[in-house]
Amino acid sequence: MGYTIAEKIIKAHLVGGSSVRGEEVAIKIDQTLTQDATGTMAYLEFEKMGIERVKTELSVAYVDHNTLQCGFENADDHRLIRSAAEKFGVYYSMPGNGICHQVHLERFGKPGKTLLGSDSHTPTCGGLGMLAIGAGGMDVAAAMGGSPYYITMPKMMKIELTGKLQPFVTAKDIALEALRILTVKGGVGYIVEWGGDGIRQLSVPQRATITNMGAELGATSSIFPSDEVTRRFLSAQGREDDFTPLESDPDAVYDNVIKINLSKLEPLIACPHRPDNVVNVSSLSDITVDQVCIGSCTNSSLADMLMVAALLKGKHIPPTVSLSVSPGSRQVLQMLSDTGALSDILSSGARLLECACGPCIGMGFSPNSKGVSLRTFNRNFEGRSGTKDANVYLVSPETAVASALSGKITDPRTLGEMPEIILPEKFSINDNSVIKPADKETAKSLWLVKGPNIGEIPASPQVENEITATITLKVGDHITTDHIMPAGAKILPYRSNIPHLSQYCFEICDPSFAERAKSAGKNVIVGGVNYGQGSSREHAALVPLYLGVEAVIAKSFARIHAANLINAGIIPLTFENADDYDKLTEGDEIVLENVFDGIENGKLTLTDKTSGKNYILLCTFTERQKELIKAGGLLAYTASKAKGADNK
Ligand code: MIC
Ligand code: SF4
Repeated sequence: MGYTIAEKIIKAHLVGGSSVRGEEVAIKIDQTLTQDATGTMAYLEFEKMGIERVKTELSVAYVDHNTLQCGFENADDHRLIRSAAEKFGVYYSMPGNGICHQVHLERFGKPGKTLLGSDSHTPTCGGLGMLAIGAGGMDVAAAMGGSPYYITMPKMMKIELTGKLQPFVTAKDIALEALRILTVKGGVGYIVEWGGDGIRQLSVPQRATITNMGAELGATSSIFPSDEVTRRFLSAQGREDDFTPLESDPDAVYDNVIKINLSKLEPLIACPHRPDNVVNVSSLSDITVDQVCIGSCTNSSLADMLMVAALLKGKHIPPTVSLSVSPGSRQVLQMLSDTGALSDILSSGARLLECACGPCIGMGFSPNSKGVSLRTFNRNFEGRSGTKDANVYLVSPETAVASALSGKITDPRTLGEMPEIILPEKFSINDNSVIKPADKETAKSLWLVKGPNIGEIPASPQVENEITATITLKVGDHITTDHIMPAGAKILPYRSNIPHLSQYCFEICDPSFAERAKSAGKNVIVGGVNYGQGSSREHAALVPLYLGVEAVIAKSFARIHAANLINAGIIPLTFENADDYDKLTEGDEIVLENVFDGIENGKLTLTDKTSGKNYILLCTFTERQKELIKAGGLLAYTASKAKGADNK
């Protein structure tokens, strides 16, 4: 039996477990990345783990999310990260250097290597044949310290592309088509491999647009082969030595195969408020647009920006539309400027934003009330833009420009002939904004610089055999981490201050939750299907932990969030019988019985003291997860292991 690309990489990195699908596997991590919104916690956690230096081949700390700096908080976070990077042996990508995934793709990603990043869109680097996985900050901190990354060996899915993209149909439309077919939970438990003849026409940044949005499918990772296209991209980045060819075996086995005929694809659009709410752009042509945002880690490469510039050249947007353009990296911006394309963007009336996440995470540029915003981004969850009643649609850069110019949602095929974009043989390379860490000796005398906004990581409780708690919140299906722990310009500066952040927990669903949970003492949350989908932010676990949440009972969980709950020492439980969800009510007093036995045996009983009924809950954990829960979370577990190793 042959192997898929991901299986080949996993086999080459296997340090424990078995690569049999469904079993726990431990893989060596070659590279890590953090961004600032998750990075501050990750470095504080690394410090707590008591490990002196990172043990990876390469670790990079990016600052790209919290760059608005409305007060001292963001700047203090940047300084903390810079000091941690310098001390711990991590490269530091300065604010303004670009969005982590775009910069990592350009400057650091390598085919065949493993990358663990504290951001759910880390699989972007799968576009060049890397096994790149998003995780919570604690898992990334542990990987920086040399711990393997543990996952349940995913199932393998292949998406085969045939045919040829028609003019104005793009990589973004391929990603949206996959979402239309599979939905936001269709990738859960899978690594998606993209293949078929159709992939030859896709450049590495286009492939990266597709692997980026694999996160929206819920997939563990997404990956393309490393081929001649990859070699050319790496060579243009001055990194031809990083190239290794990589493809799946002809007899590799997949659990699911999907075919997409590119010749038949049309420009697509994801409607509010879910990335899988996809229809043809042509079906929506009467909707007036208030705002258009081009950029984010999904669509901010040089090729995207050159196309945008070519389509805007000589035209001007109407006064009713506000258009923002944020290039993905300083390299992209520099080259737009060098080629003169930037001038075409500016003359159109577009507003140039920093090379950062910006509007994607609600860091400024929120739409007007009830505004319609078209974005080339990857997520359109309710409220994420910073305007609760805004309607956010996800589109390709081509559709974004066509709509910005007409003031209505517009099929880009109405723009006439598609410009041909020729990428330079060589990108302009300047890594001055990536700061090298101090050497080992110097690092010994360095300390983390912590400003007044940098708080403590909440301590996880020791699990008890009987947990008596109140159900303080019951929510429905597809709750995202943006619901649990919203982001945006007002809240993001407090990512290192859990007590402050806690006031906003579940604010979108129920503004009274935080107070209620805090005064309830021990409490539990009840959720529906795919609870915790979306971002990797461990704050969606650390904040509930701070508010006394000891368990979350849901119909099913998103992978990263379930791992974050366990890392934080909160028990994720599922219903044996999904209908029991309907029988639990907010405010009920419950008891989780024989918790220790339950964790071992995979089942425990919930007694609802209010209704007097009993229900069976499942807790199907791997051996390691059981240990983590019993140890009181990953921090306590890793610190005790590190101590054990030091004492040997
Ligand atoms: C996102 O796109 O939601 C984020 C912001 O990049 C998050 C990380 C975070 O919350 O800091 C992600 O995708 O993991
Ligand atoms: Fe940044 Fe948006 Fe990408 Fe998240 S999805 S990393 S916020 S650009």
